[in-house]
Amino acid sequence: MTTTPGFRIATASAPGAVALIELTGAAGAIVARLTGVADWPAGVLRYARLGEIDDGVAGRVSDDLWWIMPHGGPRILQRLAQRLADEGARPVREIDPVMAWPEAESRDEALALAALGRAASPLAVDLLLDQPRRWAQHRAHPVEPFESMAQRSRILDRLLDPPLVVLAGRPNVGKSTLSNSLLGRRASIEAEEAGTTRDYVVSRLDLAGLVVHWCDTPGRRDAADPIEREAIALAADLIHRADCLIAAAAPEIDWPSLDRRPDRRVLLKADLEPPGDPTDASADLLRVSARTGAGLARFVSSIREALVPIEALYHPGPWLFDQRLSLT
Ligand SMILES: Nc1nc2c(ncn2[C@@H]2O[C@H](COP(=O)(O)OP(=O)(O)OP(=O)(O)O)[C@@H](O)[C@H]2O)c(=O)[nH]1
Ligand SMILES: [Mg+2]
Repeated sequence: MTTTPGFRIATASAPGAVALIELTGAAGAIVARLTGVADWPAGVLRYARLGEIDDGVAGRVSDDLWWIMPHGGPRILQRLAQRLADEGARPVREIDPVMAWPEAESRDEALALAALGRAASPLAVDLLLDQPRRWAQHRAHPVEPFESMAQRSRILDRLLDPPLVVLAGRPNVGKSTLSNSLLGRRASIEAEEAGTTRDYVVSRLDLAGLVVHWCDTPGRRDAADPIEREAIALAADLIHRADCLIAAAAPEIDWPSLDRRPDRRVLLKADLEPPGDPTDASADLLRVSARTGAGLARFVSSIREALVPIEALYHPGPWLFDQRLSLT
């Protein structure tokens, strides 16, 4: 198949040691001019001069796909992209997965491999690799109604794009201490002084295989300080948008008043609570001490369950992880 050449910088848009540029379509003449080498049989990778810009590795992966691997500096990539455009290749957002993954045995597998490349969560890996088999089975004998598959898929999509988890509570309940102990580093300042966190802090966090955007918010109170008031207002917007809202309290510090019902409730500083005197016996209340680590593992799996329940993870049906999958 010969099509207009297209190219895409496939590596992240941050400096790196080596970058990858994918080039597709009728790009043979462009690669020949860039490298000064005319003959590129499929399957060959060579150390090559990349114009007057850099040197690196170039190769033809399949009839329709070339790889150019220069050093990963932003300026080199910018100049190579300009050169490819001057040569008549157009920048594309994505290369058809069937071309980009020539080793895939089916279109489903190519789509699954492409999704694997952008999936945020480790829990997505085995599920995506099993999708070609599940889709083949589903097309041969559809058992699940479309609506139920689509609904489950929207939940599983959280394994591709991290959902937003927001932790909200009154000042001093221990939100930042919990956040830092989950992250394993000090992303927020924790201190005895109420109102320590003045702005919200978002970090990427792996919760038992599910990667989320974790948001530690400033304690909710009537603040006099205009910056803190502004930060509390911004946090209110995050609370509204959260895929999972966690309300936090602590012994002698009450629950926050929130504009929506929280998905989970956690009693922090559980080590301060007198044993045998539970302040709230309801089953959905989690108790955690960030200081001793008690209850942390249960808390993590409970949040994971709120976002991607076990029934969705272990359901044997297919996942509509890409709109280009053919349903029939
Ligand atoms: N005993 C005990 N103290 C804790 C625990 N977690 C936090 N603390 C203490 O509680 C105080 C407040 O903790 P922070 O994490 O700053 O509380 P916060 O909810 O983020 O407070 P603001 O940012 O002011 O809203 C600090 O002195 C912490 O050391 C815990 O699990 N047990
Ligand atoms: Mg804080």
